[in-house]
Amino acid sequence: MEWFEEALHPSLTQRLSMDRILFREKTDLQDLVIFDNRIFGRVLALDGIVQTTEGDEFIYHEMLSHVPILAHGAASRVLIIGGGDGGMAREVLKHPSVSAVTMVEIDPSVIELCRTHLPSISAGAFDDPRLDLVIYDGAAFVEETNDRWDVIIIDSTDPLGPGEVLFSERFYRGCKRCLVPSGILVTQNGVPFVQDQQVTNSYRRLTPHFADVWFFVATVPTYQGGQMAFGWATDEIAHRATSTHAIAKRFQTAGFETRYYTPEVHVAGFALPAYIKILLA
Ligand code: AG3
Repeated sequence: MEWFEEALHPSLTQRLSMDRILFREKTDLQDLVIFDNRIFGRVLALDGIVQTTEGDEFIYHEMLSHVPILAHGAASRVLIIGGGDGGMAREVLKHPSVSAVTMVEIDPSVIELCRTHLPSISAGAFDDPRLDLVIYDGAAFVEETNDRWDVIIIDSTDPLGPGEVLFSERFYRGCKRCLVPSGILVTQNGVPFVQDQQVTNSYRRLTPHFADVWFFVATVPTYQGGQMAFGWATDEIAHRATSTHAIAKRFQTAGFETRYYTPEVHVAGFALPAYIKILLA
């Protein structure tokens, strides 16, 4: 039996059995493995870190899409940076209010390989006429585009390899430039119990650019180490304070079902445990 060993931290690894390996190769940019595991189903790992699994991807993708879109209340244009597996686009496109999604992915092989080996993750999103797929460096894109969006979702890897620039202050400034005034930026910010620097750094780099910077949390089994933190940045302070009742009405109007996201989980997600809150001090 072969094992996939993830070393998220020099003092912590997690092992997943590779019951069947479908693909293992270096793309031009990253080291990519796709394998089957009896607990999680099909797994995608990049540069030695699990990115998504058929079994638990819904938690991450639902939280990072529906929280900003429903908090915004009238999001029609959404920008996704990264997200090559297509799971984020799939969730965003469930919103009837969303008329246009731009997805900027740097590594075209991730898209191709996920479409072939993990089709249930994108579930048709790449064929949706509202999706505009751009193969480009996300950091350069936000500095160059003349378009503006209501919600920007950073569906990135951790700050290693090609994903590193997506955690820089310069990138956050670029994102701010591409948001409409009431827009919301959300980010993948790692598992703070193991990677507290990700939260500290992003908080420090986001606060110069936005009136409200905060995090919300969810627990994703394959992202070992407890709760994952998602960054939240907007100039519209009312968005984070939207009541459960108002969110529930918007969710009902949107008219689709979820497996993790609920209006209660949405609002509760902003309640940070003290060990995370202290990282923002
Ligand atoms: N990208 C986020 C992977 C985070 C892994 N980090 C960790 N385990 N601390 C997910 C991409 C899904 N579209």
